[in-house]
Amino acid sequence: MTISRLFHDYPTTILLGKMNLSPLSLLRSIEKEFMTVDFADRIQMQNKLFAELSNMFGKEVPLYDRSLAVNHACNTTVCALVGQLHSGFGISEAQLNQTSSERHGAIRIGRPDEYRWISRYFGAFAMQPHNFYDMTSVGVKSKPVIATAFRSIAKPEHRVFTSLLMTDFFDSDMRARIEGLLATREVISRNAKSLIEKSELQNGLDAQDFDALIREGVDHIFKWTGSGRDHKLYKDLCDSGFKIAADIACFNSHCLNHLTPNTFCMDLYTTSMKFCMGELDESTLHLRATTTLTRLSNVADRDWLRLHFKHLNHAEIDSFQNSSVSSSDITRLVDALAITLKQPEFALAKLDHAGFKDFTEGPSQDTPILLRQDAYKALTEPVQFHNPDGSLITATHTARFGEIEERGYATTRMGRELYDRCLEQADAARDQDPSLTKRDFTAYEALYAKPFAPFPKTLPELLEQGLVYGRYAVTPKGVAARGKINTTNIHDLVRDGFAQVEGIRYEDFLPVSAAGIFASNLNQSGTKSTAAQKPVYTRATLEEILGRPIVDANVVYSGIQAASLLETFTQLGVLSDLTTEKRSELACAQFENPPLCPVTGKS
Ligand code: OOG
Ligand code: NI
Repeated sequence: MTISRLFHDYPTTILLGKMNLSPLSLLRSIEKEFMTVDFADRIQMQNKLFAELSNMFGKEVPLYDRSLAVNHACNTTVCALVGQLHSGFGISEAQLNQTSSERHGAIRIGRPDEYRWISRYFGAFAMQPHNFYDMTSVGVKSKPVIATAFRSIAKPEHRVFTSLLMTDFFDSDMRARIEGLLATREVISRNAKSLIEKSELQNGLDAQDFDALIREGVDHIFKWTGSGRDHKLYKDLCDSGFKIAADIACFNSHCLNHLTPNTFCMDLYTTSMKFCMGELDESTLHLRATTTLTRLSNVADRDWLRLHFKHLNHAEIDSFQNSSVSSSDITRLVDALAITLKQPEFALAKLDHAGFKDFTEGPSQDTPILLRQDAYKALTEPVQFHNPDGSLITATHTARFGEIEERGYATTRMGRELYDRCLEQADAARDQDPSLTKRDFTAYEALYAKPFAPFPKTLPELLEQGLVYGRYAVTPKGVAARGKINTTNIHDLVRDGFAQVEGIRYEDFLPVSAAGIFASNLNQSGTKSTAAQKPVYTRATLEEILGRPIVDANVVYSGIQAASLLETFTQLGVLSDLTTEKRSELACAQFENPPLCPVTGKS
């Protein structure tokens, strides 16, 4: 593939000139995450960082800790159902915990130099910037931040949505006040910086250095301090509709705003949380949980298992025997869940909270693509503000909330365009009657699902219509038939059992969902720029700040698909039956063998 394709059609000459990197060293920097010789494994260290962050957040926020318990109870219920649907399916407690654990975090940063250091911090853990999110241009929910998400290219276990406050969004007076205050803080210590530099120089760190770097993150960089600065500025920003800017500028760390675990079934989790928080009564819990598990029993096929349980391989999943689940089986599961949720440890209503979000962001519940997200709303927490004149003010701050996510299939460009169109209609329908979700949830679900009707609901249909990406492989039957196969239609090859496929999971974020989450948690919709002229931000703006290119996740997804297709066609002995054009298109798109294509400005 070409470098410029990977980095979003960024003209290579400019890219290389600007980044001052030869093509080879750029590729090496991409490959760094796979190199572990003599050093601790970066992905293992990333897992450790997230486990430590989870620990920290659980101690800081009791409601978060309890929400993890609710998620565990729901995921256990889902696994019990799946175990009945697929005999042979099993999951150990450790695997369940691993699969239910944190998938992403979010931090908000004030200064460009801080942003670059954070990018280098995550780089040590094999997390590269993926995609550009311009939150200043999402309609009425616009906020003065731009963002990228750091994650591994090849093993995306965890990710951090990382926003940067754009001070030129504000009028010159406010801008000077924000920049003046931000200039006086030091979030990343000398020790953290030298560990980051060491990691880059050596191309890795040993376990002891990694531990020290993790401690810097957990004890300083991402820690909530409960300590703010300049209460006057804080108030002025909040009052003028810029709570997000107050949250960033008036504190002295990049505290973790939220840490988001993975649910196998969003609707079961939200229903359970609302019950535990006192928003739904027990009979509604029973009703909704029964509907949800009944739906799940109809869609939790092998493709669904492959999407959600990465610890199982294709053959293992194929070996499960299908069986059916009766309505009384579902009633038993719901009863057991309700008994669990009534235990004192789940009495979340007793903890301080601001309620649960009214609706889930993302596609309708029956459309298994991209990402669904929901959250309990931001908590009001005590803060001591240190003022420039030395005085102290005790006040509160509302920013940290508790999100949950469920991931679906990564969409192609065509799939994403269709999603954006459906979403626009669904959002508009919801906005016409905002209280419907509380008044009549069933009617709300139907209203929201209707605009998503053009989306197929099963993986084979989604793949055949070119709406999502798949990872293909040859089967033993395909190998045996080599020489006798007379088609290169991949869907036919899968149908005939010569090839197999799994849908590629979406590993990134959705700007409109993110905007909805920001808005709902800040209890503030968007705010217009107060600058003389609203600045325009592009991917290049953030790349300049990062000092390095941002990976275009779409190119990675399509590259994984292309590489798997090439390998499958080769193994089946039909590669030469493809047109030259198709072959070179796949060769250029594939990600796993970059040197195949010459480095040119054009892809
Ligand atoms: C980030 C909001 C975006 C998501 O899941 O879409 C986000 C923030 O609140 O700082 O985390
Ligand atoms: Ni989030």
